[in-house]
Amino acid sequence: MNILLTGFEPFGGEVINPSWEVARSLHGQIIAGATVHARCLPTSFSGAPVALTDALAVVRPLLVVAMGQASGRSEVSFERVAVNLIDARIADNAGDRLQDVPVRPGAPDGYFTTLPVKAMRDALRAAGYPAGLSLSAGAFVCNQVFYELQHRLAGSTVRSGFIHLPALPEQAARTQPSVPSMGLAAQVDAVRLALAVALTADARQAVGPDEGAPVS
Ligand code: PCA
Repeated sequence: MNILLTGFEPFGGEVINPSWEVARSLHGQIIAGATVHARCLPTSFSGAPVALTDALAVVRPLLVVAMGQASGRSEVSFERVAVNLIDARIADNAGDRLQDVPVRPGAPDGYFTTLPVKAMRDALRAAGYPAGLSLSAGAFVCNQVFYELQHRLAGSTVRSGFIHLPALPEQAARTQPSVPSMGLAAQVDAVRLALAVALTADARQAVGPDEGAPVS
């Protein structure tokens, strides 16, 4: 039983990305009987889907959680909807700045997460971590990967979704004005707990009737 846990390489002039730091910290750990396989995705529109395809084929996971950095957010945020839109504000790490194009031409407008996001959020809050739900992963590479993930796994029994993480304290110290941050150890503990809940939560109780279906 395998969990695929992805993070991204640093982007936008940063030298570190909390999502990869958290993923690699959990690599090899066994959570609720499943082994975590961490993968680092390139922060580029051309590279990320290729790396995701490769990781899915090699790991053959029963749970996939993709993660990215969302500077400015103070909570671990569980994304609910992946949208079929790319509209980049900055260039990706390959220098591409795609705007107003679909992730997949002709595919559904969006997909809901298939993770039990409310149960995950509630478990984190009960353990004292800041956590919330989010209705948009943006329109950059994180949303592209979230959309690709949900599209590929639509109709399967594999639960999948996306978590955005706050900046690390060392990143916040370099921004003006300072963005909210969360320490690496706390981020790692929070994601470990979220993965355990994702594997064990009762699907009927935790996932709404429309979760996983295409957005029409
Ligand atoms: N965050 C960006 C892309 C990579 C990352 O960690 C995003 O939110 O799209």
